[in-house]
Amino acid sequence: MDHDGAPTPRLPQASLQIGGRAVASSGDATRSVVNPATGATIVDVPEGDARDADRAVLAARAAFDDGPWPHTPVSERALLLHRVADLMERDIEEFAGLETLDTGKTLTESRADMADIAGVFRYFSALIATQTGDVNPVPANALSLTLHEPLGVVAMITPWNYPLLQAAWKIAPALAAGCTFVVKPSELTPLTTLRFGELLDEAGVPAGVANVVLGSGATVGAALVEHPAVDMVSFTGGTQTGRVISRTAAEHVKRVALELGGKNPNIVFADADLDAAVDKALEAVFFHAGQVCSAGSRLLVEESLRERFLDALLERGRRIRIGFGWEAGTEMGPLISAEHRQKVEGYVQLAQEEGANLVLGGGRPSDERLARGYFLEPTILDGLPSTGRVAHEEIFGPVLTVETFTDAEEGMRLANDTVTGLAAAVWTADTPKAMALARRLRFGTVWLNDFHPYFPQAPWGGYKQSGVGRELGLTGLREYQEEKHLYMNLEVKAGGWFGGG
Ligand code: TXE
Repeated sequence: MDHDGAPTPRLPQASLQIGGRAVASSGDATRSVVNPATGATIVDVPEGDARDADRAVLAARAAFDDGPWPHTPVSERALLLHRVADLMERDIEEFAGLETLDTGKTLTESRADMADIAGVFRYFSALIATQTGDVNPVPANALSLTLHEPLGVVAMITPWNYPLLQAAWKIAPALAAGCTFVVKPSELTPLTTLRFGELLDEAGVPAGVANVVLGSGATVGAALVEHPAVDMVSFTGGTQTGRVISRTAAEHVKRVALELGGKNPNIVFADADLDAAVDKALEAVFFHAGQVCSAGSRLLVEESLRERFLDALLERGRRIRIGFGWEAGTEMGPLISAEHRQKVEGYVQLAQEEGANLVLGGGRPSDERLARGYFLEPTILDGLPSTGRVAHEEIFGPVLTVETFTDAEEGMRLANDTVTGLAAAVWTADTPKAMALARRLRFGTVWLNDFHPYFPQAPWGGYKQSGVGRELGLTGLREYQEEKHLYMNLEVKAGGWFGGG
C-alpha cells in the first residue's frame, strides 16, 4: 500500500456491526476503499447485500420492541451521549486521520468535523435531559398531555462529503429520542462510520440499538428503504437519490427526512466590506473542494463592484494551496473520485459553451505528486449567463461562477430562481436592507455578512427541492419522535351520545 506519505491510522474492523457484534457479511464480495488523494487502496471492506440489511433491521427492530433503550430514563440516555462525546474527544486524532484518508479533506477540516460531532452529542444530551411534555388546556375535566415518544427504527443513509458528521447529525438525536437505527455510510467513505460503531459499543449503547451495514445504495440502501420494519428513513445525499427514496418510502408511508443538494447564491452588494466578502466568497466555494451541500458556488455581485471584486478573488484564489490533506499547509484536497471529477469538469466545459469566461484554473494541477489523485484546480468562471444550466445545477466541486445584478430587485430574482433552497448569503453594510432581503430569500439558512457557520442549536435544512425536514436544533430532535396525546378523564360517570346511566 502506497499512500504517498499518508498516515496509517489503526483501521476499524472491516466487518459489519449487527446486534451488538462485529459480524461478517452474508456474501463474499469485497470493495476497495480508495484514498482519493493518491488513488491507492486503503483497505478492502465487505460489500454487504440485502440479506445484511434485513439482519440489521431485524436486530434494530428487536432492540426497539423488546429492548431497554426506548424506556431508558432520559437522564441515562443523556449520560450515554456525553460518554460518546468524551470518547470522540479522546480519539479525535485517530478519527480525523481516518476521515482525511478516506475523503481527501485537510486534517484541519477533519479535526473540525470531529470536534463538531462531539458538540452535537453534547447538545442533544442537554436537550433531551431538559425536555418537558405539554399540559393542554382542553375544555373538559381531564388531564390532557402531549408526550414525545421515540419514533422507532431509523434507517440512515449518508453521503461521502461529510461521512461521520452527517451520520452524527442523525445518530445523536435518534439515540437521544430513544430510537434504534441502522446506518449505511456511502460505499466510498465507510471508515469513520465503521470505527464509530466500535466507539458506540464502548460507550455502552445496548446491543442492537446501533447497527452499521456496508454496501451500495442500489442494493443495501434500497433494501433498507423498502424494509417494512423500518419506521423512518433519514437520508443525506443527491436530489435524484432523494426522489427515489421518497417514492419508495411512500409504499409503507414511512417518515422521511431528506437533506439534499443546493445551488446556493452568495449575493454581494457594492457597499459590502470588500476584504471580508472576498475571503468568505473563496471559503464558501473552495472549502472541501466545493463538495459541500451549502457551497456558495453561485456568486451574484453588484455590477458596479464586479471588476474590483473579481480582481481580489483572482489574486487570492491563485494562492490556494492544493495537496494532500495530511500535509501541513494544504488548503484544498482532491475530489472524491475520478467519476466525480469528470462530472465537475463537464460543468466547467458546459459553462464555457454557455458563454462564461474561464478566468482561473479549470485544469488538473501540474504537480507530479498529485497526478494519481482526483485533484482539480480552484476554478472561477466569469460572466455566466443566468439562464443556462450551469446557473441552476449543483456542480459540487471547486468551481465558482460569477453573475452580476444591477439592483436589489434583480439580485433577489436571480437568487431565488432555483428549484433548490438550502442556503444563501447577503453581504452589505446596510443592516435594515440585509434584514429585509433575508426575509425574501427562499432558503433554509440565510447568512448576513458571513458564509457557512452552522450550530447544533440552530435548524439545518432546505426549502423547495433541497429537502424535507430539519436536522439539528429542537426540530432535529422532533424528527425522531412521535407525538402522543394522552388523555385522562377526571370525572368518570355514566352517559354519552346515546344516553344511558
Ligand atoms: O450521491 P448519492 P452521489 C450531490 C452532489 C453529487 C450528487 C450525486 O451534487 O454530485 O449528489 O452524488 C446512497 N437507495 N450530493 O451519486 O447517490 C449511497 O450509497 C438508497 C449532495 O454520490 O445520493 C450513499 O450512501 N440509498 C449531498 C448515499 O445514498 C441510495 C452529498 C448518497 O449517495 C440509493 C452527496 C438508493 N437507490 C452528494 N442510491 C449533500 N446533500 O451534501 C444511492 N444511495
